[in-house]
Order: sequence, then structure tokens, then C-alpha cells
Amino acid sequence: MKVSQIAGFLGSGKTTAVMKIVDELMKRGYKIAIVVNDVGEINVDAKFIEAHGLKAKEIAGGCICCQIAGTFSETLASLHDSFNPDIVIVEPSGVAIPWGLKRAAEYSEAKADMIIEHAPVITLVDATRVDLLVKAVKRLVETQIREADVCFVNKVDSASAADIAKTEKMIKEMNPKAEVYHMSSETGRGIDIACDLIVNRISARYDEAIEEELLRKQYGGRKDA
Ligand SMILES: Nc1nc2c(ncn2[C@@H]2O[C@H](COP(=O)(O)OP(=O)(O)OP(=O)(O)O)[C@@H](O)[C@H]2O)c(=O)[nH]1
Ligand SMILES: [Mg+2]
Repeated sequence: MKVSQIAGFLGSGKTTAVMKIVDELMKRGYKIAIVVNDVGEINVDAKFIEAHGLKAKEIAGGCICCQIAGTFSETLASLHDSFNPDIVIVEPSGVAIPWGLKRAAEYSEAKADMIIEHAPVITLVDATRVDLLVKAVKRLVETQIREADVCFVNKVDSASAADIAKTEKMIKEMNPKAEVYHMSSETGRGIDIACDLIVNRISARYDEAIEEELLRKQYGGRKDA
């Protein structure tokens, strides 16, 4: 079972992009599940997803959507046993850390008879709020960017050219290895690229040494910094 994370800070456009990506993947014939990790009290995402007719049940074309109940690894295991999707698209909470989620996903292997494959970790970066992100939540944004395989400069339909360039530069500085593309769920830009990446590519399994190395680069060695 393949697990695809669409990460990004609060409000970066994850849910909107996930819905577009799921539509496209279903058109391509894949059986898809969505897991939303919503830590908030008011569950805006579930409402949004319900408005699209995807409430925790199979719909035409084969998609199931559920909110995390219990632990993430149990959710994945039970999704596998009950629905057996080709790909699980995960929208982590806006403050989740990608490598931690990879590890949690792999825990599910012991709970169901399956192997987890990771799609490339995709992080969305909101180009319309780049200044705010750098000022207010730089560390978290940096972690999400550093741990990504691919970053999408998002909302390019409503960001200025200068802000798009600034966002790209920030991503390149924080993670020189990341592939960078543009996305707009408004115009559909980047959605096909995201789907191609999810379907065709595989990202590394969780590796504590790599996580330590990422944290060392970012925080100078203290894992709890
Ligand atoms: N202009 C523009 N606005 C967008 C785009 N994608 C999302 N938005 C808007 O950005 C806001 C947040 O979008 P969401 O998809 O809810 O973002 P999210 O990352 O899921 O948010 P949380 O789950 O709360 O962290 C909404 O008002 C969307 O309509 C885009 O491509 N362009
Ligand atoms: Mg959301």
C-alpha cells in the first residue's frame, strides 16, 4: 500500500490540493483513500470533504475518506484490511513533521499483512504568505521543507512574481535537493505533476540516522532543540 503525504503549514492549501489530486488519481483508475489528521477542535476539513461527498465510505470510482481515529498506524492497517486502496493520500495536520509520519506509517506493517511504500513527501509552501511564514513559524516551515522530496510553491495564481521568486529561493536555501514546482488548485497547475510523482516514484523508508542528520543540520545537533 502506498502512502502519500501532502504536508504544509496551516492554511497552505493542502485540503484543496488533495481534493484535486484525488480527482485526478481516480480518473486514472486508482483506488484511493484519504486520511485527514486534523488536530483542531472544529473540523473544517471533514466538512469540506463531506461537501465533496467523500464521507468515510466508498463512492463511485473507489475512494474512501476517513479522519484519523485512534493512532495513524491503526488507521492505515484497518484501511488496508477493509478497503485495500492502491494509494492513501494523507493530509497531516499543518504542524506535523514528515519523517515522524513516515515512521508511524511503517508501524502499520506489523498490524496488517502489508508493506508500506512511501510516495515522495510533498510539501506545499504558500507563496502568498511567504513573509509571514519566515517571520512567525520559520522552524516548522523549515522542517517541513527540509524533509520534503518535492516542494510546490502554492497559490501561484494569487501571489506576486516577487513573492513566488522569494518562496522558491527560501525553499532552495532550506533544501537544495528538493525538486520545486509551482501549484495552483485554482487553475489546476501542478496537479498532474503531483499525481505523476505520487504514482511513479518511491521515497526512502524512515531512517533514524537520516532524521538525526536533518535535525543536526537544522538545529545544530540537539534532537529536542
Ligand atoms: N488563491 C488560491 N487560494 C487557494 C489555493 N489553494 C487553497 N487556497 C485557499 O487557501 C485557504 C486554505 O486552503 P486549505 O486547502 O483549507 O488549506 P489547508 O492547508 O488544508 O489548511 P489547514 O488544514 O487548515 O492547515 C482556503 O481559503 C483556500 O480556498 C490556490 O491554489 N490558490
Ligand atoms: Mg486542510
